[in-house]
Amino acid sequence: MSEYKTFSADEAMAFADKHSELFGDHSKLTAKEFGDGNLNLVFRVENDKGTSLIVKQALPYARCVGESWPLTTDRARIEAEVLKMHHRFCPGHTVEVRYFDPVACAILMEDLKAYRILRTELNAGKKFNHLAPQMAKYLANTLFYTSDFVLSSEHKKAEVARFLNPELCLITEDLFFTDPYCNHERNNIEPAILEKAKTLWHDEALKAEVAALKADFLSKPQALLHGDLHSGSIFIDEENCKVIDAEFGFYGPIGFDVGSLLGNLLLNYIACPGLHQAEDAAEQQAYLLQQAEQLWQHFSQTFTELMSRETQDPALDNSLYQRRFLQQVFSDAIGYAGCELIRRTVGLAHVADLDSISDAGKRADCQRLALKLGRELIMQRGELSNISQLQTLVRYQHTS
Ligand code: SR1
Ligand code: MG
Repeated sequence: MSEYKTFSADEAMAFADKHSELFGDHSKLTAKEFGDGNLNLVFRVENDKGTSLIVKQALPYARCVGESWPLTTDRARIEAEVLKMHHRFCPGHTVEVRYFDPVACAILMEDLKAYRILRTELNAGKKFNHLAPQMAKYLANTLFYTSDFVLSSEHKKAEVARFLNPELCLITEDLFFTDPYCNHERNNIEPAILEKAKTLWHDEALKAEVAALKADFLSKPQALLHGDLHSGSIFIDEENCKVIDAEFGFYGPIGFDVGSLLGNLLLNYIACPGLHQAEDAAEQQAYLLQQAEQLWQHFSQTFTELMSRETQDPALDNSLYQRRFLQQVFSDAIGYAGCELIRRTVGLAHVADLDSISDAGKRADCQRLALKLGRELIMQRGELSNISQLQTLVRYQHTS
């Protein structure tokens, strides 16, 4: 019986060749490992005509830390199954999985080599008007069609069980909701903002709200989430965007996926003065706030239409309840966006938006603003009733 073994480039090539009709003459194949993510091996397998596929293999540990942080390889199954499910409900904006091998814990998938990573593009000051409408479509469809509005009670419970993903959820539970609010050794805090970061550890009002958000993350299985929808999990070109990297997927609160993306738009907004000249920064910030607005408007409009047209459970087919449901998703999303701002500034896993700001003084200013805005979002999430109030809150934040 075969067993798990980490792929070499040649083994990844043989795997891709065996499970795809795409390549034809396999003697002309090449393979290269180019992954720079936190967890996995990623190979591009290509023939001499430029046809290529990606082989992604889960390592038995977290790549960014090393073998001292063991991690289940079952995350490859979760990732393949979430991507397949999301592709079913939003094929235009989800990467296509071609084959999954449960022994090698490896996924063969579409290569998006003509696309670029959204975070890199935003950091370079690029603007894409299709980003928000397309991601709203992805979010509304994948989350609605895996929710109680559509699935029978029995089927939904079986799906919740199939996607439990306890080890990867624990990472999010720790990194999002616990570490930033205490003196944890995993935290990564720049000395210039240490005093500001320490205020989080003793902010009982804030910690109570973060506890409520964590409790929902632990116990609100509303839909099959992507679970890690930051701007490094989105590939984009001039016309389209596609979501990758769903290994953190599980049944959780809908606002978590919406809020993770919203939070990443806001992180980039905050970093703009450190990344660009003043005039370009102002333009990029206006673009990002407009995308944040469109993301919520398109998402809520599509989700509302789906609820009114496609709800299967007669008890949930009530427009008053549906409006209340969406308002709660809005408030959850703002809270999770706030947590994303904070954990990406002082936690283990930072983002290049802030870290790549070369001027140390500006970088510290942006980081302080991320902590301040993150706190406001978490604290005020219940009082904000629409997206323009959120825009106003963001525009009037200044470090103090
Ligand atoms: C150890 S994993 C750190 C982070 O990388 C992933 O992309 C998730 O965002 C996770 O929190
Ligand atoms: Mg990832």
